Amino acid sequence: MSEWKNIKDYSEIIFERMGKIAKITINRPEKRNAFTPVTVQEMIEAFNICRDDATIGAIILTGQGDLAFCSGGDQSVRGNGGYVGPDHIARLNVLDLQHLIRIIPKPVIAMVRGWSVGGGNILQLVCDLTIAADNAQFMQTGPKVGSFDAGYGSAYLARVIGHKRAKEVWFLCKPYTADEAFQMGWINKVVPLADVEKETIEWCNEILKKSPTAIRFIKAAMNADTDGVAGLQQLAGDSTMLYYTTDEGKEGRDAFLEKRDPDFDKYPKFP
Ligand code: S0N
Repeated sequence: MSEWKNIKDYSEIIFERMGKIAKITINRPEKRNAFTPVTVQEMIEAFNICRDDATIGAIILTGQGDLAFCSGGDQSVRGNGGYVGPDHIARLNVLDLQHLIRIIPKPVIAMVRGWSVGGGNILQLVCDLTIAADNAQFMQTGPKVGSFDAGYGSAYLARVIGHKRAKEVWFLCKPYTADEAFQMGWINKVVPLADVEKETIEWCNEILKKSPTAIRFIKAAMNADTDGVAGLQQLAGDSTMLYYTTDEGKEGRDAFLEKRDPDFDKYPKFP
C-alpha cells in the first residue's frame, strides 16, 4: 500500500491519509508501540485534525510493524501518578485520548497486528470497530504490573464482552488469540496478516459510501446508552447542530438580531 500521503510529521506517530481515510500509526516498534505522554499528545492532535477536516470520513488507528498494535503505557517513563514526558509532569493523558476517540463524530477503526496489551488494548476497545490480523493477541496486564483502568477499560469492556468475561480478562491477565477475541465479540473480524490493511481499507470505503450524518448519530446514540450524561451531551449536541441548519432554528437567531419577536408559527409540528 504505497498511496498513503504524509499529513504532518511527528516524532512518535505517523499521520497519513489516502483519499478520505486517515491513518494514525504509533511508531515505537522497538518498544512494541508502547505510548509515552508525547505519543498520546501527538495522537490527540492528529485525531483533532481529522475531526476538523471535513474531507476526512474515516480514521484507522494502528501500530507500526507486525509485532504489536500497542503494548500500553511505556513502563520506563511511568512515574508517581502517571507517565512522565519532557515537561517532567506525570499524567494519564491517554484517558483524554480514549474520550476523544469515543466522541469524534467519525468512525474510528483499530487495525491490530500482533500484541494489543494494557492501555493499548483499551485504545483498541474504544475504537468503533476492530479488524485484527490472525497473529493478534489481546491482553490486560494491569493487576500484574501494578495498574488498572476502571473506566472504559473495565466498565465499558463489560458492556462489550459481558461481565464474566471482562472479570476473567482482568483477574487472570492472560493473552487471548484473535479467534478467541472474535468469539467474545471483542473485535469485529480476523483476517490473515497479509490482508489486514486491505480489509481495513475495504471496511472504511464501505462506510464512506453511507450517510455521514446517519453514522454520526448511530455512534452518538450508542455512546449515550453507555456513557451516561456525557454520552447524552454528545447526542444532544449533534441534535443542536442539525437544528442550527433548519430555517426554524435560524428564525430564532434572526429575530434576536433584528430585534423582533420570532415567528415560529410557520414551522411544521411533525407527528
Ligand atoms: C507486549 C509484550 C507481550 C511483547 O512481548 P515480546 O514480543 O516478547 O517482546 P518483549 O521482548 O517483551 O518487548 C520488546 C521490547 O519492548 C519493550 N516493551 C514492551 N512493552 C513495553 C511497555 N509497555 N513499556 C516499556 N517497554 C516495553 C520491552 O521491554 C523490550 O525492550 P528491550 O528489547 O529493551 O528489552 C511484552 O513486551 C509485555 O508484556 N509488555 C508489557 C505490557 C504491559 O504490561 N503494558 C503496560 C500495561 N499498563 C498500561 O498500559 C497502563 C495503561 C494506562 O496508561 C492507564 C490508563 C487508564 C487508567 C490507568 C492506567 C494505568 O496507568 O494503569
